[in-house]
Amino acid sequence: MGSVEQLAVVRGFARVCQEGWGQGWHERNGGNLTCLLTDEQVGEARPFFREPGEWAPLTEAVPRLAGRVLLTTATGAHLRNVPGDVAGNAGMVEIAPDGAAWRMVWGFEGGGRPTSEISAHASCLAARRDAGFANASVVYHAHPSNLIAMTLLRSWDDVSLTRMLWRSMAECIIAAPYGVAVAGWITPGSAELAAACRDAMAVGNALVMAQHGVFCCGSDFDDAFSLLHTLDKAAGIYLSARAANGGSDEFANGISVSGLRDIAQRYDLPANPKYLEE
Ligand code: 2HA
Ligand code: ZN
Repeated sequence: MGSVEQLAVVRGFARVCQEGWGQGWHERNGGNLTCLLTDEQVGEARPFFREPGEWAPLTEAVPRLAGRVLLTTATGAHLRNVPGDVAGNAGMVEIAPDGAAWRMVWGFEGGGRPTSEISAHASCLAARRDAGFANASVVYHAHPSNLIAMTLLRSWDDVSLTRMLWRSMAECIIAAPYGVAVAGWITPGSAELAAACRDAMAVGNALVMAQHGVFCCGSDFDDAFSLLHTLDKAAGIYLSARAANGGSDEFANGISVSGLRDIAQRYDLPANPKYLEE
């Protein structure tokens, strides 16, 4: 292995940044991405580690991730620039033995630091793993236009939003069987946002933040990216149908609740029954 950039996990990380940019989800320095590395991946990257930086606190401790290494985008980095210069726009941090802090061990060249959402990402991974999803490894935060537009139209809760997205196209319940949690307006980068992520990921793997964006958690890059992509596509269908319907979301046709139940049964989905009540 000649460089960290050649590692498959680092190439996969850069590809998500590139494709998210292509989707229009990362205006300026919007959005961020984190991957929890396996011991094997850390072993391959470790020869390239530098003298660790100072410990910096997380807003909430994540004992579940003690001693682990996260690959994460840099604060202020434009995600479209990650593929061309991973070390200048991303890096690796090690989590402290007590889970309460991080320090830089690779990348962040030119004086960079981890994403402002590092605490939220750590809380997402810890909560998902605490909930029994031992392979939860990727947190993807993006600013997809359709889902954000939906939050301008009305206030949603997890039931109303999940149901509307699931009913918009068949693939949505298959991609997002745990449904979608919803938070109102929360200041980006805040401790409150990290806490909202933790609460959402304890019960599902997607959180929509009003007028801001989405956090998705997955077992790998495809899992997290495709979840976000499917949710935003369903949101786009909802918006165009609503526009074509004179602004109303009283649609003449949509997948019925019994239709959703049939999909859940046929595909043996871990669909949350809360969203399948008549
Ligand atoms: O600009 O997306 O949530 C980075 C962000 C903060
Ligand atoms: Zn954001």
